[in-house]
Amino acid sequence: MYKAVGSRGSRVSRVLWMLEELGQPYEFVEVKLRSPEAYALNPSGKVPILIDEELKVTDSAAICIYLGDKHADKGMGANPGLAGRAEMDSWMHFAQSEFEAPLWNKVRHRFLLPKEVRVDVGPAAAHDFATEVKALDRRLGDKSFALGDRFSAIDVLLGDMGGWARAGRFPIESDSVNAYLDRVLARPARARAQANGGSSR
Ligand SMILES: N[C@@H](CCC(=O)N[C@@H](CS)C(=O)NCC(=O)O)C(=O)O
Repeated sequence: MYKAVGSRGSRVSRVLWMLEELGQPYEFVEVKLRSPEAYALNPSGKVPILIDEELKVTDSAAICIYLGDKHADKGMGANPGLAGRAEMDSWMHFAQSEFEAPLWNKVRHRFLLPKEVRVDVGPAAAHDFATEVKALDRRLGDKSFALGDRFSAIDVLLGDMGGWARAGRFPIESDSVNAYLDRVLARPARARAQANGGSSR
């Protein structure tokens, strides 16, 4: 059985969501950020971490891609071939390096960094996030999901990030991005993951 390691309110939410979508049994193992238990599994001391027997996978995007590919029959992985891999990687890098970055920066300066190095990044984060919402709007075009008609691992990542943005009251001024997020966040697997400990921030 998979072990999904993380803390409540962390990015483990997307791993639990993915596992629920795939219908895989798992155990949610709670550890504190940067605890000895977290460092024992991830040199960064960060969560989430997926344990699949002998294999440990860190970083939420890598975990969701791994699970999507491993359970390819469920239709949540990349499209076939090198082009499909590039398409999925492009979306995942956009999601984490661009769409999520302002959200994460704000959280770090609010709660995580040592007090003496915190600054008010609120206006810059809001500006950057608004830019990324426009980028997502253009990337989605008239597609239902990131890869087209099919819900996949990238929609779990983007949906989780969108839920985070809404909870953090980041404005999302795009009808199509809001409709996309409504569609993705309404999935029953997300509700089941939240009930099992993967609640959003
Ligand atoms: N790129 C990593 C980021 C992991 C990460 O930063 N996790 C947070 C919790 S959501 C953490 O452990 N933070 C501890 C810290 O930054 O000190 C991922 O997507 O999993």
